[in-house]
Amino acid sequence: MKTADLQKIRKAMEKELSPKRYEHTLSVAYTAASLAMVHGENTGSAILAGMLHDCAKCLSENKLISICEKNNLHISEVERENPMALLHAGVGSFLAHDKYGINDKDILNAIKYHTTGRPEMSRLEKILYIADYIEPGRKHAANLDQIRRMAFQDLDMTLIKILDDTLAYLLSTDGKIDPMTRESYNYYKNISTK
Ligand code: DGI
Ligand code: FE
Ligand code: FE
Repeated sequence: MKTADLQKIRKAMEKELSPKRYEHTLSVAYTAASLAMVHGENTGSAILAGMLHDCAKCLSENKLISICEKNNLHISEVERENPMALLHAGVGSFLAHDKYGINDKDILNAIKYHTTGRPEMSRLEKILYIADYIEPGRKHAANLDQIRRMAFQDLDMTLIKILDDTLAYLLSTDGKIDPMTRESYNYYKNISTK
């Protein structure tokens, strides 16, 4: 990774995102880097993934859908019903490649699955998923202190806890659950009890 690339991407994000979303983005990037240090992942990849993970978050729902349609990106039923919550991850991954020149498949997958997770996530995918949830600016999620401590010790246990809390939250708010969120939870819960 060239330093210039990261600087360009950071500037582009500052322009593209709302001030709040940009602050969140910086926090996710550095939280991901810290987790990468502890868990033996490449810190440059973690920062790039963090920096770009929400690059599509400030686009309108219509724009998210039109980018998918123009580029033959599949939209599931639950994604069409919740474009902002769910589609920004897939579209973000597409733009990370197409607009911001990222070719590393692991970084692109980390961005693609940062909202729902998926079974058999790579270490980088887990780190981004967790960093997004625990970054210092997050205030409202349940059990944050415990999850933040756990994140620096055991990625899989942390994933299970976050997925469990996310499912509970979605059930309590009547949010439509993406089958991938449930699949991720079931997969990690299952391997933890083996
Ligand atoms: O983009 P962020 O706000 O930083 O965080 P995110 O990409 O993890 O999640 C965006 C929202 O998506 C968050 O409020 C939780 C929600 N979410 C996660 N899994 C699902 C979901 N929403 C729905 N409807 N279904 C899911 O399965
Ligand atoms: Fe996101
Ligand atoms: Fe985020």
